[in-house]
Amino acid sequence: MAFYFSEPSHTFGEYLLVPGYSSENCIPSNVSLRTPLVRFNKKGGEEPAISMNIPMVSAVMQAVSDDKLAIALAKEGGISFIYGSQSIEDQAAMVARVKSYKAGYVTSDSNVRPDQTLEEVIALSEKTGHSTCAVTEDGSAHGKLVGIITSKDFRISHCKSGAKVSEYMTPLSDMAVGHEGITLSEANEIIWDKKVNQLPVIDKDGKLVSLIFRKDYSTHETYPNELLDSNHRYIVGAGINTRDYMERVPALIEAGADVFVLDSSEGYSYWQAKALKDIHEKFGKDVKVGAGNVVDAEGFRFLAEAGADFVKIGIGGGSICITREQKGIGRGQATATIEVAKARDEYFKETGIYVPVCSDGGIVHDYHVTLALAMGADFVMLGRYFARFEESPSNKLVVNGQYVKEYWGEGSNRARNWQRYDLGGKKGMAFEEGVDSYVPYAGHLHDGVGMTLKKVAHTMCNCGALTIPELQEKAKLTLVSSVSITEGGAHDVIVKNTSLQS
Ligand code: RVP
Repeated sequence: MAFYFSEPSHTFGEYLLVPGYSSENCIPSNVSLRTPLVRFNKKGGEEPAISMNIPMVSAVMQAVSDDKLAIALAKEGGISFIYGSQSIEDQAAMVARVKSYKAGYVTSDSNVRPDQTLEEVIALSEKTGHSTCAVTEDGSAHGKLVGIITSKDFRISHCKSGAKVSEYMTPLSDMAVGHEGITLSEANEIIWDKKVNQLPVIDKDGKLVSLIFRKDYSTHETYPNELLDSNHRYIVGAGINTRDYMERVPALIEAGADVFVLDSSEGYSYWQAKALKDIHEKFGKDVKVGAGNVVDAEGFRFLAEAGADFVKIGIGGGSICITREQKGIGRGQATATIEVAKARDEYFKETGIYVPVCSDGGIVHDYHVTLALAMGADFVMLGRYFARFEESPSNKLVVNGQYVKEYWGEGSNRARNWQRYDLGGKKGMAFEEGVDSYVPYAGHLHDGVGMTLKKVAHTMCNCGALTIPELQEKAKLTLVSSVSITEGGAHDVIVKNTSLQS
């Protein structure tokens, strides 16, 4: 006989948090949103190999996660999973662009040899727009550094024609330099101590690696949560599928991807377990792979035992998703999150291993992020939310006098990501499980994420929690009736400024 879940399944809009006691310490500036991304031996006191500074990742979607959005999100402390519904080469190139982007560390594009003339320095500066030139033995960006010359080092009208760079440059012996591996804050200390405007970074052979400019450090300070790897590069993830992972994964590792996720609408399958096993056997356990999506304890247990580094929750709750209508599978996102998080805790009690869980899809309001965390999610994945920002890959248009961005599902005819809905066997049997749509344009990601997280931190304080684990422990959640949902918005008044409603 079929199994019936005894309760109806619910979604985020049906819940509210009931405040707990806030102590004097419980203020938003004391809140930490740091959260684990991948499995770790929590009982044994191990630290996760990757954690995030904010509990947000961007969806594995063409309309959401390219290199530009990945950089913007890593600056805020989260991770993008670059979409896999493109060729291996194109996806690897996107990952490589994120990894080679170094905020604050600039590859010098104005370089001269010591035997070049000041006229050549001026011509180069006019071309690049930079007044600082690195002087290297062979005039290349990574040649052996011998000095630095800036427009302030000479007055061309007072120099004889053909005067050489070597006569006017600041030689290496008189310069402050940083050594490869230096952090931006260490570099900043030197820049201020030595009263210089830039600091060349050299490797052990004296070759130029990069330049750090005084002005760039202040930009870096705008992003105190930025998520960096041990080489100060932004952390980035990539979506993979259960068909071509043996070719895709090594190419993405080579490009520098830090973490993978098996991108599938339904993850409780032989194919996901096989992919996890094959990847870990062939490329090692250090290669981190999340899996999903599942919506119950059984699905979680299956993927955790198969070696998933994190497990993604959600079927049919995505804003552009019509899976429930098309196939009749799925579960309310709140109920699924609560049950899977409980299964994660049970698995931890039994094994000592903590497998983070991600609530994926269906986040409509900022407070839904807090609800998902309170229900036990370690982090959330968002598609619609990020698609609205300037940095997302999709087109910005004007529709009915309003700025919008395009947003389409991976299961739509537009994306044609049929591998996401693949159950193995013969290909080409797909039907649409997603739609093509517009979402209101929402400006820059930095401002949007900043506002969302401000609200999350405030609500956490209302619940008496300064960390995500504390929120999960202390949160008191209540189901609300449809009548009290109406009560939650402005009601029985004529609202003057509609922007107040957002
Ligand atoms: P949302 O944030 O509500 O826009 O949901 C995004 C999620 O929806 C994705 O992370 C993915 O799990 C799911 N998705 C993506 N494409 C489709 C589809 O075409 N059905 N669904």
